[in-house]
Amino acid sequence: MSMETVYIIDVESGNLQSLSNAIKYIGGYDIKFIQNEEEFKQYDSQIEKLIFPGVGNFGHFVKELRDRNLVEPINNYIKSGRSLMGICVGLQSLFKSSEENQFQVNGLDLLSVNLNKFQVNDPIFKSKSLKKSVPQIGWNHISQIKIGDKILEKSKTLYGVNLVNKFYFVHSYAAVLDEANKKVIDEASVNGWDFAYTTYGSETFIAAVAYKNFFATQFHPEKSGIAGLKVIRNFLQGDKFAPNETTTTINEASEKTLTGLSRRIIACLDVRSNDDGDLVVTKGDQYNVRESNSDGSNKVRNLGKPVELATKYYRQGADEVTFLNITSFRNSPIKDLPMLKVLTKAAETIFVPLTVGGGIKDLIDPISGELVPAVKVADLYFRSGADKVSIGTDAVTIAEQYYANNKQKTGKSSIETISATFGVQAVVISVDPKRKYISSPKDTNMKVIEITDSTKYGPNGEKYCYYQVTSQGGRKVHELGALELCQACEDLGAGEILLNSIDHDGSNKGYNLELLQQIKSNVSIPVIASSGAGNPDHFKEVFEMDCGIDAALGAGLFHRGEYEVNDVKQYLLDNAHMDVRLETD
Ligand code: 1PR
Repeated sequence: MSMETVYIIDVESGNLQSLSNAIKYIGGYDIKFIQNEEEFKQYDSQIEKLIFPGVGNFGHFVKELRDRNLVEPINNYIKSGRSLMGICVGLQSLFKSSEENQFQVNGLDLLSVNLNKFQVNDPIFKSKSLKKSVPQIGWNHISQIKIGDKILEKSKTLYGVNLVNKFYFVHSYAAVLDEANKKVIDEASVNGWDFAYTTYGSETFIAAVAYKNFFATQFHPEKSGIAGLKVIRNFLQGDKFAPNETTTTINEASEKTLTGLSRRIIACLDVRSNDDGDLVVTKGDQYNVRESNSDGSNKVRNLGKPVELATKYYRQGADEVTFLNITSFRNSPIKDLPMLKVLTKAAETIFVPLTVGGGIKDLIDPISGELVPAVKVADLYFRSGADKVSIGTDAVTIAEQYYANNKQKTGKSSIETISATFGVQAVVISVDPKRKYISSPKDTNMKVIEITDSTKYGPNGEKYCYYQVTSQGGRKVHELGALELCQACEDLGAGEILLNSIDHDGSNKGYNLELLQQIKSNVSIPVIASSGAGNPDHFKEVFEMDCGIDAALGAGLFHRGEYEVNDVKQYLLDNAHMDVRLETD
């Protein structure tokens, strides 16, 4: 029996692999990509289901649509009454224009709303002397669904979008309900448009929209676990008011974070080749990943296979999975980058965001001798199924040059080129800092931390410290502070910080709160706490910090099987009433 075909618009803007994996996983459909007008024309008469995904910059995305002469065919397609689903920037491009491009670039303007940047100085945060992280990265819930001007009954969903499940959002711009947008939306509601809303801090925005034959979501259903897969399935089946079948319950007692996001728990896999050449998950102790055995041998610690472990953590409820190639300084041919296969395989069955790090920089291909720019390396990973790339060593080099050039941007660094093409949300900076004690703030140009607890003074009674940045996995130490590194990278276009601590790595003694506090209080992008988690209470401790840590990452405690990811979440819910994503279906 021939299968129905789903057509996907591909303007090379990021991770389409995950969407096609999600459709394959749902089953029953063939997939075809459409890249330009000719291909659209070729298939037009057969298309009944079209998906319009997008990530990255609104202007870049719309320009790609125009350059490929796709705007008219898409408009005509919509007018013809056939089904279309937009995702993320795919939704945004159906609107009028975006602050991201100073409202200068016109979208398809099916609905004349504008997209605004989320406010870092959101009043709720400002009243507590905090800043809201922008971009919004994480799992949020839907606060209201209106069908026309009526609230949707609880027994129904809008293509599976419901008020109970959490969905994965990652964006800086949104159709926020300001006065002008509200007016347009109110009119549209009377004319049969349906809307689902979500709130980030104090800003409520369009999370999903439906009108006649089209439907679009600001969140990524292909990255929203089982709940997201159901949304895609319902769209494909044309089941607009699919029954609300979730058995997940909302715990009314759980506190709401200021952002509205649930506490995000990330499982991290440090990957490298072992002494037999096999790719294994390993875990260091202060970055030393070799065992010291009584017989004098010191093999690389082998904790399992990357894809197997990642799949296990996804099933245990991980909100995100990070893979770090920790021996990325070894050159490999571009086509055989060791993590490409891992990503490709992992993305087939894991439907939460995947981050990959290690070796994201301009490379010389050892076979062809050609220079491969970092943005191309990142593109290969995105095409394999990664949602974000994490940059370590290259970020240090870039930040050093940035300060040497009086904070001038060149536009050519990996951070700048990747974020300009794929969006700031796709660029994570992985920081590997080590505490350096100093006697007086005058001894350094870096911003120092005063140590108030005398039991924590340095070995020579030093009362100050800063966190000195390292590269190549701690092998090289630089005259640069972690804070200075993070601030430079934020300015250059990074979207998130993965903040490790060599002093705490593998120690099980809890996160480095002092370091986290310093960085989180001085940047506006999300910060992931990493290194030192030994039990669920450490996650509680880090989320209770008043600076508002955005996510917490664990490695060793999961690899050793001491805790499952959901044990941590259940603990946060039971012991601190923290809002977590605990889905049962
Ligand atoms: O420098 O861009 O090529 O990227 C290399 C990446 O590999 C960087 O992100 C760097 O942090 C990482 N890396 C390099 N060497 C090591 C090592 O361990 N020898 N791992 C390493 C860093 C740190 C965390 C770890 C947490 C949690 N791993 O990711 O998972 O500390 O551990 P815990 O919960 O068990 O305490 P580039």
